Amino acid sequence: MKRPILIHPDPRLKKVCPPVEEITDDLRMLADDMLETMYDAPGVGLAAPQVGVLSRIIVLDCVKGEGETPRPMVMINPEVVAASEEMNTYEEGCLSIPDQYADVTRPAEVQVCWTDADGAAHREGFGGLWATCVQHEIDHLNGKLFIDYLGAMRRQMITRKMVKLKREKARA
Ligand code: K1U
Ligand code: ZN
Repeated sequence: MKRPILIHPDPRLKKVCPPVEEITDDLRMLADDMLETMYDAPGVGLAAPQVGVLSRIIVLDCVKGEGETPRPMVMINPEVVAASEEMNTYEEGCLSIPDQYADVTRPAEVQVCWTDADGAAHREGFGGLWATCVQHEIDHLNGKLFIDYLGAMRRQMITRKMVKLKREKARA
């Protein structure tokens, strides 16, 4: 089932989410819903607080090429355990901040530990868009948005646009 995506500003997008203590059928259903919501948007990632659930769960699939095999990933309690000194700048977007894009600089490669929906532990290295996306999604779990990397003026301008968009959507 597709779930509505919260639009910034929303206090739920600013919260630090607590870790998942137990993997239940409800949590697996949430992960399936998040993947469906992400593919429908369309996006390459989604974090649970973006659908109003304050729990440390993210989904991602950065396989973008036509005809390439999709790689839907569910990460529970994901953690960056190592990051490269080399940095990479990517023009990021966010499904909670529609139609706004800005350059964000982050480590080019990261090692991430997480638990999957079957309770198995994983550690894997990511580069390219995968590295950018997994860091963007983990930021969501810590109440941080990509606009928090920008200067105050640019951040305020984008926030004002989002307030206007939400007002217009509420009227429609
Ligand atoms: O967390 C989110 O809001 C999802 C976001 C993830 C992300 C994108 C780009 C850089 C870092 C993180 C998105 O998916 S925005 C949409 C998007 O970038 C996209 C959509 C369709 C195809 C390819 C990219
Ligand atoms: Zn986002």
